[in-house]
Amino acid sequence: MSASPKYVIVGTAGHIDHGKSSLVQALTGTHPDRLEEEKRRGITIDLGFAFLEEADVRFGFVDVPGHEKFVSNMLAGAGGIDLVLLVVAADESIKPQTREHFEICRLLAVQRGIIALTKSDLVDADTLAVAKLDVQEYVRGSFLENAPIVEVSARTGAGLAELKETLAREASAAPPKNSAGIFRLPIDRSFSIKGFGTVVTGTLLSGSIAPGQEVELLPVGTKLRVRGVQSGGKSSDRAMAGQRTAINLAGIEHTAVKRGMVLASPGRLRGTHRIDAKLELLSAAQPLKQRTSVHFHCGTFETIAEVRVHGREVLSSGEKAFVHLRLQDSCVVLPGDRFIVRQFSPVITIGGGVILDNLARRPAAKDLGRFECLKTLETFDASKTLRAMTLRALFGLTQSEIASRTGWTDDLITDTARREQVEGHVKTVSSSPFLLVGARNFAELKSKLFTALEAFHKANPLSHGISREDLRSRAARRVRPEIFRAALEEMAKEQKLLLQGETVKRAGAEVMLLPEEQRARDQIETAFAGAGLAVPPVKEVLAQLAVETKRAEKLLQLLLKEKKLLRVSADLIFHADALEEMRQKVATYKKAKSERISVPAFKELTGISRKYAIPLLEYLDRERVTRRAGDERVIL
Ligand SMILES: Nc1nc2c(ncn2[C@@H]2O[C@H](COP(=O)(O)OP(=O)(O)O)[C@@H](O)[C@H]2O)c(=O)[nH]1
Ligand SMILES: [Mg+2]
Repeated sequence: MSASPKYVIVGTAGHIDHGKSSLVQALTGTHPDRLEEEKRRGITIDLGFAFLEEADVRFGFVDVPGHEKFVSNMLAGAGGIDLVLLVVAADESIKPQTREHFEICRLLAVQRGIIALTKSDLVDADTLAVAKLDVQEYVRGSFLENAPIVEVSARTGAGLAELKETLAREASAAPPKNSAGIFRLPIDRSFSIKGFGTVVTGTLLSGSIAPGQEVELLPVGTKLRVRGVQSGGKSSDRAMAGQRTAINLAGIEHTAVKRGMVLASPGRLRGTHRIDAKLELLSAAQPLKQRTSVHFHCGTFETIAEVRVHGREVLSSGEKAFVHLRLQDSCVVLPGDRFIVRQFSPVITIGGGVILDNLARRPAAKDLGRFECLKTLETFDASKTLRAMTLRALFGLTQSEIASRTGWTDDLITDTARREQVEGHVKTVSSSPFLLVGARNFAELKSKLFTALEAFHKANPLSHGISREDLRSRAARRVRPEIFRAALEEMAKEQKLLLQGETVKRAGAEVMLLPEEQRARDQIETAFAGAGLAVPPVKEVLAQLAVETKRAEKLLQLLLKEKKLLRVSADLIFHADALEEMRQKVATYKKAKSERISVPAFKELTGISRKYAIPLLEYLDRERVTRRAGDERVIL
């Protein structure tokens, strides 16, 4: 049983005419120049592709143009490469685009590479040795310092076998891409094939894709079905991360798909216009002032961006800083993606870096947390990232928000959230829909609610509590309803407050009456208690009090809430004791006289007029003390 093959993308780099395309052809048998114009002029304008299988490694070659006019095409191909094949012609040695491509690979954090000293057939041994020294000197201290240097000739075939062996060796050391991640394919080409329709190609950055699956075209958001898949130049049941991949898409014209768009698992990723990143400015570049416009390249995408340097006025040559990039067009990227910036005019590469927050907020002077957050995001530690993200998300984070900010799978999201919850850093306020908040934010919300509740009780001593909606609009207006509810419930559990239906009351909150209010309250109670069932009109009672109408009404409400008084009909209020006495009388009547009672008998029993008798009997019906039966009542 052989192990599953390893997929490795090799990108060429180097000055024009140094023999990149010829070398790819010599290695793979495929000449990567595919455009009519390329063949006619003998130069590479756009990306070319070729494949090779060697020692259980499946190589995809991305051949890039060397001409300075086509560096942006080179950049579209350089994203996603595992190995760089830096091609230097022995007869010319290092030239401007050797340097520019090398810097681009360094800024894109390409980890490994091989240096091919080509056209060895054109020079004598001394010249070859000098060229080799030049190159060694040039890459000293860089990621290519210890890279193998292979002398080759595409013309004679000298050194090709050694180059293939070296490729296989370096490939085995390259870390594999993540096939278990979400499917993500930045598109570098879209065309139409007769009988098939639209085909798009790209380097599969993560995940895998099979015919029949649904994908989302971003940033437009169109859902499409995959009709067929090719990987490594052949039809395939499933393309895996790290492979050059062609996808036949149903339901879309090839002209509607552009280089720079992304195919991804549906519903996972979002386009963005604002990015926070760490940017390194090349030492050869001019210092970068605030709000400078640059060309921005990430994956196969390119646009114009305005740069804001965080925390300082200028970014000096050769330095790194956190920056905010406002993009002219929406792009689909994730933290960890590398990007390149080129000067607006004349167009030369001036720097590059790594994306930290792909859905960044607009810069604001008051935004003090941003710097700390970016420092954490820069660690690329999943737990710390989730913690930092929730702290900045005052309204909590949903599953899809986390996904679009990380590219994580659902499993990784839930595992990380669970771990962070155990550690007490985050809190899941609702599991479906999944909603996560920072523990500190949640604690702050609770204390804000408590303060608002206390303030309410202080300002409204006659009230029994505040409505949920009122409390929310005072202290949690922009908070998601699930978070607000969870905060109240947790506070209720902690016995900080009481929830009574829609009313929220601080635990232990007593209604505090002023002396004149206490007197007025007693006066109301006495008036009703003394009247028995022959109660006075409510208005009349309230009018006799020493407090103004509004407070008098609140005191009445208070007595009703305390159930000292009871409202029997719209304008009739009775004292609880009087009603209790009436119930007793009815009960005695049943025992002593009859199970049935007529209206006149009830009037006689209680000594009241018809005006009171009817509402009271209806009250007794409601209370299930009596039941109406024709003109009479059955006593239950
Ligand atoms: N003598 C010689 N010529 C070469 C070799 N490799 C490429 N060439 C020639 O150099 C020119 C440019 O090669 P090409 O592969 O298009 O260079 P690229 O621009 O780097 O892709 C072509 O005329 C090739 O035939 C080589 O190893 N020996
Ligand atoms: Mg070429």
